[in-house]
Amino acid sequence: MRPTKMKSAFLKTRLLLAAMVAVASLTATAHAAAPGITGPTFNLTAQPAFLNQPDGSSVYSWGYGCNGAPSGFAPAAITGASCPSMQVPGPTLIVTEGQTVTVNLTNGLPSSAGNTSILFPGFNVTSSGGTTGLLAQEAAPGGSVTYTFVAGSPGTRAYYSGTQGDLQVEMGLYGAVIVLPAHVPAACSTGLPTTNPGANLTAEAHWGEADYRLSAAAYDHPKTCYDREYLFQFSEMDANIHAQALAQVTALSGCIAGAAGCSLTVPTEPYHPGYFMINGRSMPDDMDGNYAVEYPHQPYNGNPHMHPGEQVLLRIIGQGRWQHPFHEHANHVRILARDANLIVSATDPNSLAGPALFTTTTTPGLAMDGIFYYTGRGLNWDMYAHNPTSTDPLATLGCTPDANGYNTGAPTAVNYFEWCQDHNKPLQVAPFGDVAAGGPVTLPDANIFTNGNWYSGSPYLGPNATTRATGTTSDFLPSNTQGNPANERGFAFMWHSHNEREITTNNLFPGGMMMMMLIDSREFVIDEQN
Ligand SMILES: [Cu+2]
Repeated sequence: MRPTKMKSAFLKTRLLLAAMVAVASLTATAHAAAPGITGPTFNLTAQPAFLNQPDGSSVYSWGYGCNGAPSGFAPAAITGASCPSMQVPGPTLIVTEGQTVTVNLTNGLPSSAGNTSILFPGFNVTSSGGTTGLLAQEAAPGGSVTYTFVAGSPGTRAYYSGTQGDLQVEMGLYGAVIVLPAHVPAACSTGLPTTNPGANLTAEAHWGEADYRLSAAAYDHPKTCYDREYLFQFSEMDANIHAQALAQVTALSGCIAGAAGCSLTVPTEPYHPGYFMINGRSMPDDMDGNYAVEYPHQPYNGNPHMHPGEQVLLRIIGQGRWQHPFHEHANHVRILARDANLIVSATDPNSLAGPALFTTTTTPGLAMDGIFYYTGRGLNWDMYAHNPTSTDPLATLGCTPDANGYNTGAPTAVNYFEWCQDHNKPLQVAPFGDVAAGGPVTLPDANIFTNGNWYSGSPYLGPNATTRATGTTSDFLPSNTQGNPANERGFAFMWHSHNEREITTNNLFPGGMMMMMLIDSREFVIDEQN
């Protein structure tokens, strides 16, 4: 319970941004990655616990968790990972193509909740132990069941309860399986772009950034290389269902499983969800760190960051019973695969044929992999505020287009991956300070319109960008924006459900399925740890 949570939402957002733009050496920032546990044997349990919501409520839920310490955690660059005995979503199971995966599930739910199980759609599962259920072999209360399957092909898939799914999935019994490709194409191990192999890794190394990827490719295909990745699981909760489950479980506490009356009769219709979650959390909680102590049963966050030009793999799963039209602002998402089926051209297997989506609509049960990137191409102004007449060396950097038009020749440059066609094109007609005149618009004084936490005070990326835009010689910043010695300035884009009710928490805006994606200038170190 965190009763001051809503009140502190904006303060928290400010603190978060302050942390993000703080000295580059500070690492206590909140980013995402796709964290999980490694196998190939997983000992899981299904247990009850309470989930924190930003309105201060604690919602009784069921979730999968670790039955003892897992084999390991991934990605390796995240330290301080944990796997509690109950979490929502359940532990992300990370395996490699070709591995034989064993999942031992112990039912730690209250006896009145009855049997439980796991479905692994997309895999050929054999079961042992337990009792036979309608869709899967089930574990009785206190009992166990074992599932075995070969991770035959790469990709992102869902797993969830196969027992009384209308109640058990609603209560939180779901998670993700990520199968990494066994044959990472050579083109991917050196990174993108292909015109400049290895450049993104060179850039990361130059700025001291760690590699948080689980792999270098999503599939055994050279067009599925990526530089960064995030996993988003969408779900919703009707707290009334959870309250009724808790009341009945409490009333039936200690009853003998299978005895007359030792079962729940919780109606799951009519359905009126009030909590809309990404990775088990609602905004702004989803922008806190992975494994943050405030959320002992919601370890995974949703807070994507990226640099211009990076190929970002989005692993997206609809885990609830509603569709959620999730909009990734700033670009479309090129879909690679649905339910781990890579979408290739019917006539040319070397070409991918997935659609570019404006909203990645999360169909219940459906998993998608897609690639997102941002370069500023098409803005028609120089987002780095370059100025050939400047005396500031950061404002006079060159831009040499590669075959695709981007500045990729020098991966250590601050303007690595700049779209050169807009180089030296000022945004402002009558600029302040160091920005050359002649652009299409006249911006108000930064002091007038930059009150707010998600605007950096500058329309430009890079060191000294605000100083150059406002023309002050000191590191003066417009009021109520965040400053730091390294002058990191990012572009913030809202990523959110386009069903407006889903960006509320219990009918209060803002909340729900929303997060801020940040385009960070190259010299800003993106730390996806905690
Ligand atoms: Cu939108």
